[in-house]
Amino acid sequence: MLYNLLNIFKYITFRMFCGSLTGFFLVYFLMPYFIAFMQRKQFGQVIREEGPSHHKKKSGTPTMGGVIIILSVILSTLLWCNLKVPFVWLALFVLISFGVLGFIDDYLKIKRKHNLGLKARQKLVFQGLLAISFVLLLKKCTDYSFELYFPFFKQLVICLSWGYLLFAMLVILGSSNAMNLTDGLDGLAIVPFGVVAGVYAIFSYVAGHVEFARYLYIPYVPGAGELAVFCAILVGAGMGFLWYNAHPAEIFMGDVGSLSLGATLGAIALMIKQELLLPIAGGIFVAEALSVILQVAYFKATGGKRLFRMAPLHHHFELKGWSETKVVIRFWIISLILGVVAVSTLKIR
Ligand code: 57M
Repeated sequence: MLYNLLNIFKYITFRMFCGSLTGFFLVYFLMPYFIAFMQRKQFGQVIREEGPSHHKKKSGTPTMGGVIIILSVILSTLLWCNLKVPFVWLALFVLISFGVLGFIDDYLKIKRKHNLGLKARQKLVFQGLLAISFVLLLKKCTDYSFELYFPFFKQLVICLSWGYLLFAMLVILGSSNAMNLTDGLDGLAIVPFGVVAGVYAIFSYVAGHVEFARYLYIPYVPGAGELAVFCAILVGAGMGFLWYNAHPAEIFMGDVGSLSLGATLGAIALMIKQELLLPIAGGIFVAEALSVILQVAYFKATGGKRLFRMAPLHHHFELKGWSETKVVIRFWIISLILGVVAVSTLKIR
């Protein structure tokens, strides 16, 4: 009887369920203490002068809520994941190392009482080094191939050889910075993050199951099931954060949250060989990042004309007169639709 009861802990689905609840409640209970601590220390966000005017009233909102998300994810992972699987440690490596980078950036902004932390170039160099270290560790610790698989195609596979290192760096840097750019309105980044983590929970589960993987033409990745538990924890902790980040936000996640959570999604996509699914599931992040690239390119090419009223994209809609909640909820709807499209690629191939 007791044996049967304990057996339930072996099931990935059961641990996904418990992990997400643990992640949620840890953030839910710890965050109020953190908010109070940040308020006592007067560690609040410094708001840029040139932004949409209603953002000025957000000045002083505590930031760096990502610290509690990361802490809760680490604790839940230690509780619910099989720690013998290298993927779990590799995911934690990315989460923590990008978290430290973001933390330094946030800390400098608060200390200098200025919206500028680390220089963009400094950040990119550190992010690049961390991404390369991750891929080299991944190659060393697991039976990792440098092949690229395509959604919608059953048998299309390209071997990128060592060029894969550059590609992997692009995936991690892209997802980390795109999530950072998206994180500019209450609740805007965390819901699409939860959707993408949910999509990857499903794909990791399938990729780690030899029969499902074969049946659905997904590359089989032994041990990927543990990443399904990890992704479920990310969803739970993300929703715990949304509890406090919902408009009007009591706390922002800070770079410590956005850089690390974004990079972690990229790392998971790489580990289960579903890299090209990321721009579909995370289409909102892509649109936000693209809007900045296009805006800057157009501005330079035309000697000062703008394509959008302001980039990233959410500011464009705010300046068109949409309320903050309208922009955010509409972006959530699109992100949910994209999540469904991403899951449907399981069968459409
Ligand atoms: C960080 N940070 C938020 C918070 C959050 C190249 C250029 C496009 C870069 C870009 C930029 O700096 N992006 C990165 C964006 C900031 O939020 C903090 O930062 C963390 C995330 N990294 O967790 O700690 C502000 O966003 C608002 N916010 C909320 N609710 C949330 O839950 O309301 C954040 C979280 C907060 C708060 O007001 O202070 C940010 O937006 O600064 N730069 C820009 O985004 C700027 N765009 C710009 O300059 N566009 C130009 C060119 C260069 C493309 C143009 O269109 O011509 C805008 N940023 C802001 N105002 N704030 C400019 C206007």
